Amino acid sequence: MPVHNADIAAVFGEIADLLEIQGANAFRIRAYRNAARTINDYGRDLAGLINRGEALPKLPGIGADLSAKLEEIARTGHSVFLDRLHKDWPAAITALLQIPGLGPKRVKILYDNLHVRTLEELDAAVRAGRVASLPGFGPRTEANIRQAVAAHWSKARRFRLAFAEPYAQALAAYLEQTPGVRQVVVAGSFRRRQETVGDLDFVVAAASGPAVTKRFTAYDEVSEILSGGTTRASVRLRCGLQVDLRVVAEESYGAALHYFTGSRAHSIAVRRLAQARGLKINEYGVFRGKARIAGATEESVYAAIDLPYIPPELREDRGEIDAARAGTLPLLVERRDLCGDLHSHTAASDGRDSLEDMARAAALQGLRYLAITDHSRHLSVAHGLDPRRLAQQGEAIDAWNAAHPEITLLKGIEVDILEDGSLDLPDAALQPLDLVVGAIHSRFGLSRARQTERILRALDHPYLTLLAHPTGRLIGSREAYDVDMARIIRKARACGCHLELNAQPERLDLTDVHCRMARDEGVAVSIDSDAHAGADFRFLEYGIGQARRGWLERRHVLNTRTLADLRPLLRQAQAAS
Ligand code: DGT
Ligand code: CA
Ligand code: CA
Repeated sequence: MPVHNADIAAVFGEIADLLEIQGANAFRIRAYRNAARTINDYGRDLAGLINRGEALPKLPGIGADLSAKLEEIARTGHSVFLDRLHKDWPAAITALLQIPGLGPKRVKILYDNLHVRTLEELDAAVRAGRVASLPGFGPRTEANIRQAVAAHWSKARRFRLAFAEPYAQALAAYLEQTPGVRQVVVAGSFRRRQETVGDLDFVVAAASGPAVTKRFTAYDEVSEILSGGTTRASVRLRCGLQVDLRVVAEESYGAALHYFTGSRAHSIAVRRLAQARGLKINEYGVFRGKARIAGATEESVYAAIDLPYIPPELREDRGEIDAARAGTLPLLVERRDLCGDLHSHTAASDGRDSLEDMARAAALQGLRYLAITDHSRHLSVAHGLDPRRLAQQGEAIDAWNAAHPEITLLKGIEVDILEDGSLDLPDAALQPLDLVVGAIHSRFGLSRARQTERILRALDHPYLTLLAHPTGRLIGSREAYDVDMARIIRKARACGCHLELNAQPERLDLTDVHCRMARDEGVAVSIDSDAHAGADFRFLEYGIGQARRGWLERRHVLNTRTLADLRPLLRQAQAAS
């Protein structure tokens, strides 16, 4: 069975959790946590590499002991060490750590005193009022825990698109090998490239349903079969993702794909158009009376109601149907339109690769220019650059550019926007740079008025070129800071600044809605990887998905410009001030 990097990372993460509950040495715990992150972020499939007998690459922070464990998990899907920890600690206990307010110490106390091992047992214990009297707990804590458990259960779990992607691909490849299968597509929010997905919706065109559903429910990674039948089935994978499957005949494939791609709102609007023409659309086809008049392809479904094909990313009932009728659908930006990337890090701050390795990796991804934008000194945890180190990096960039016509490095900085809206480095340090990327990394909790003023002031700075991850949100873990995006976008236009769509899968910031606002206001968006390692340029694909959901065309995206066309735009801010 295939072992994904995320699976290996999950085992390491669980080991760290259990060690922490056990009260192990903090360094040891951190080593497992860091390894989990490194493995998760690593661009290539480690298990594949190991099983082909290739040498394990050198991964930062992963020494002999952790590499041996990594190889063991990659080969067997298991860790003997974790199994041994589970002898002392039941598997479900790590889930308790997800409850806000419950750290490892408290989990251990709950286990030692009340033998609480699962969320259900925790819920029962707080309901019975047995938690308040434990050392260090009290009635307030008990009430908080009770609320947190309820909140945890009510929050339907969603998965980041980039998390779901490898599972979707592996399962698609597996299903494609079924005899009689003609097409396998993952529909639903996944196909619409939504930033998170609730589940995966597979649509398969095949001669026979049962052969496919049988193979589907027999998939190695299935932990639970939720329902099974001859043309449909639902399973849960070990990683927690639910997968729905529909098998359809080839003549219905387009109609089924359209139906299961959604969104629901788009489908309803399409069906309304069909009704007005005396037609009926369902997942089996387009019908006039009993006669099927279309449905083998999605194009045929749209054509039946006189519409051109509408790309999945637009199918949210946000005006795409009117645009399609008027012939004004956007020609959406594509990955191959990107000529460069304006936000990346090297080992000089918190990146993992050298400047030269980042340049080579970017060139391999087809990029013709790459801005090196390490952090500035205020971000000391990231080893941010002061003016002296920044100037040194400039010399290294000149040396690279002199010898490498294939890709040009731009001199930049991701400079901290301080609480008062000033920038973390003096003008003299910023002036020689090709671009200045401003970002907020502190004081997320300012009031809406102060946070907005802070950013507006930064945009006024004559050297600021680009506002990085404008809302600061981290999907699933940190809310956007409270800002007036409409004002920020208008201000950016007035100052000749640009806005970033940060393509890190947990950021995707700007959101789709903000992208569309920027488009409407005439502010160019830069789709940047914010790469911290050479493998991270693959994130650009997720930025493209989000940009397409925001109706962006090539012309709305800053880094689709050639370097010659880009350079004057990077100086716009100075001219405007
Ligand atoms: P998710 O899974 O929450 O990220 O979002 P979706 O859009 O993938 O929703 P899901 O998985 O519930 O259903 C997949 C698609 O199937 C959905 O986008 C539209 C279609 N669909 C499912 N149930 C209905 C329904 O009751 N009516 C209509 N019109 N479409 C439906
Ligand atoms: Ca879905
Ligand atoms: Ca579904």
